[in-house]
Amino acid sequence: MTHSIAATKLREAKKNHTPVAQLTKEWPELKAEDAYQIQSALLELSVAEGDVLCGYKMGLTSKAKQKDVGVDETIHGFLLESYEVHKGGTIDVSTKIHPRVEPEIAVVLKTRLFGKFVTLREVIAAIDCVVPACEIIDSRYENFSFTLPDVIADNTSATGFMLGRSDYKNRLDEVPFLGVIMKKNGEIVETGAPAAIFGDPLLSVVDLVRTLAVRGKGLEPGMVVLTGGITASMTFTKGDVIEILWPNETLSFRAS
Ligand code: OOG
Ligand code: MG
Repeated sequence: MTHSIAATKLREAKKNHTPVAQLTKEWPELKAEDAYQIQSALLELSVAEGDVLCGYKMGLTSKAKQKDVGVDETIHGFLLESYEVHKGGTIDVSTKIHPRVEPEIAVVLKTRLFGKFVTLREVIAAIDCVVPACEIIDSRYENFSFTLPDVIADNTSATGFMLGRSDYKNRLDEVPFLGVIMKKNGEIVETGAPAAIFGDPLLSVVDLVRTLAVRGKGLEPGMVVLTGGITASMTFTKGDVIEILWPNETLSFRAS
């Protein structure tokens, strides 16, 4: 299987909302580096169809998430403009395979960030805003089950994200302590704090910039960075009402 055939397979799985077997079943020697090339081919296919790269996501940056999926290395994927969903909106589950939601902290940049040795100070200087967020993930693999190279190739299960409006840029010290409560149909399913992400989710941005720099890439002004799921993810199906409560706002949506 070539990179482009693998990318097309995953692209079709997403479009047809039909899961596929893990790539590593057919391609057992697939390594993370190859998987990132498949991910790049997937990005190229999306851009060729008119979508626009609007940022990146870090994944498996908390112990809870690593346990959730049984993979214990951090990964990154890309975000497209078409992935953004708005607060209080509706998510049509018939366009997904087996969606899940997870609470995250997002950072939006005002200036470019690039460098293998970028520092936390440089990241802080480049911030436009730091907001509560959530990510909608949807593995294109059967049973939401995968190995490290599989999930990298599948753009780290990315399919949607929602950004809040409370900006913590001038209160960065408080970010690790912001409690989050995730509810489904009024019941609490997960609780956590952003400290679960390396003690401070901004360190996830440092990690991302350093990793992208190795590939000659940087973060551009206006780009969104999702720093990684704070708790295990929560499944949802048609009819569910999801609420993610943060100290100053609630991110909510209904699954239709
Ligand atoms: C992989 C994506 C991980 C996160 O925030 O840790 C991720 C998955 O859980 O399917 O988005
Ligand atoms: Mg995530």
